[in-house]
Amino acid sequence: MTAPRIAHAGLAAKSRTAAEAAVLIRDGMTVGMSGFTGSGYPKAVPLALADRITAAHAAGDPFRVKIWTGASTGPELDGALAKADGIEYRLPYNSDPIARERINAGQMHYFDMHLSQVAPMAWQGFLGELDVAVVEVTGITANGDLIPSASVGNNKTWIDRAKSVILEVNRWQNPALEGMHDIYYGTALPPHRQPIPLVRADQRIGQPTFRCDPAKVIAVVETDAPDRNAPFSPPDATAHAIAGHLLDFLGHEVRQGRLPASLLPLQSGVGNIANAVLTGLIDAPFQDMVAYTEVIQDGMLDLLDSGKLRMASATAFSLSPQAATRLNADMGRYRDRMLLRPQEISNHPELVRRLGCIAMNGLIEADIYGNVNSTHLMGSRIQNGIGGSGDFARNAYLSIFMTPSTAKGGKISAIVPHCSHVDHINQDVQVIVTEQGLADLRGLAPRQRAEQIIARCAHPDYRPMLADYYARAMKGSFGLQSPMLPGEALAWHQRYMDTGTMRG
Ligand code: 0RQ
Repeated sequence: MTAPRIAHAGLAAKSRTAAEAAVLIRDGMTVGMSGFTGSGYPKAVPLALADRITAAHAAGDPFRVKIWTGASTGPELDGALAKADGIEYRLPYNSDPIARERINAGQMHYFDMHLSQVAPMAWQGFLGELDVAVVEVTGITANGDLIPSASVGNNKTWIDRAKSVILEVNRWQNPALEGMHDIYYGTALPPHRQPIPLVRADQRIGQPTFRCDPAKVIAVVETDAPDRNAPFSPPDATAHAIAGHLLDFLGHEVRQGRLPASLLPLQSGVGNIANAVLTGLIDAPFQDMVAYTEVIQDGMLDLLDSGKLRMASATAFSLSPQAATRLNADMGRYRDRMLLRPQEISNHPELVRRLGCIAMNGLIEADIYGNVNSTHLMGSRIQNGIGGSGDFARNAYLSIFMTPSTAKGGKISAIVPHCSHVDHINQDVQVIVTEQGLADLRGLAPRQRAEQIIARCAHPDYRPMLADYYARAMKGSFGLQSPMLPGEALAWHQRYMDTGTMRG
């Protein structure tokens, strides 16, 4: 007989259906849900809540809630609640297409924020009270501790801070996840903050479970549903080229003695290019690598399998269905080589700086001085959010951004005279890589950066336009520290909006 998922008698007695649990959430409430990049999010209560909201709206009654999570979730959470027009306010990260449309249509407020700051800000209190936590767990121990699921995110904070807690116990999650988590309870607000005692990526500083006062739990819902995990497309020629330039550069840094042969702890963003870089590392000459990152994606699993990656510390899995099956089938083998931590620890600036992470993130556009836009299309339309990119980019030992040199079939240049929105200032951007090449911007002044970025990163279709702009800016700019023609700089984006292409 397999061990029961809910071993605490008092909590087993609180078993409810998702619909019964959803009744406990009311209009205007703030709800802290689990979930990070499509893993470990509650799958039944949000759907039942969306049904309640739809029924309320049909009856002419108002019903909207504020939703806090770890990061992006799945269609049963963000998608269903946004479709029902049930989200009034959302933080800290969204990649759901329906919610994105609502945000960009001005129907939903979105506080897009650094992921490391969510928990401390929730404790500061200015975000308001947290009425209910809805958290997916893998199981409940006999003494009422909660075994975390495939993501940790902000769950510790939601459970501690919420007035009441609804648990989803998901039978689909592998019970062998138990023991993989490291939940650190030593954080506090100033003036009581202490140094976080972590000096190695593989170090355990906490405990494997969440503490939870059983009296706060108002419902326990059993589920059996998979995480949403989008498949990765196989790396195309562009992704291979970007990975190739980046791996050459890392090899060069090792040969120069500026990086150890095992590199430094890797942080990798989400998406196909990041995945291609991880896959490329399998054949690269670096051994005994470690990752201190946010998410463990397919490429990271491959890298672990290859023996090149010794261990990975993160806050969540973000695996394709095939990789999730692979992990689930062989959890015992992977378990000692992976650690999932709260996102305030996985993304903590103090730790990213101390460990000396190599940060590798995607971007929407970069300008010729190396400022980076990770979030907004044409300056106003949100794509996803800053996520953890700022936590890592500002504090990394080496801050790398990578992108195809064009978007939308070549109609948009990812290298522009002036970013339409800036998430990462040029001081936080040390290397930019496109399939065209790599610009090492470390130690370069703005005009030196512009020459490198235009020559090495811009697509040949856009390089002459950028060079022409830059030459004219050198003549007509108000100052020559970062030459700029203000009217013309953003006109690139206007041209796309007027004509459907940035080409002149
Ligand atoms: O849109 O799907 O409609 O065609 O933006 O672009 O090329 O698929 O790239 O998946 O790597 O995402 C910056 C968004 C890149 C991501 C970003 C359009 C493009 C496409 C996506 P379509 P791609 P990726 C840790 C790190 C912030 C968070 C972060 C991101 C869509 O990397 O969200 O780094 N980063 N977290 O067509 C107009 C441009 C465009 C453009 C791309 N210049 N203009 N549209 N697109 N460039 C992980 C977490 O924090 C959880």
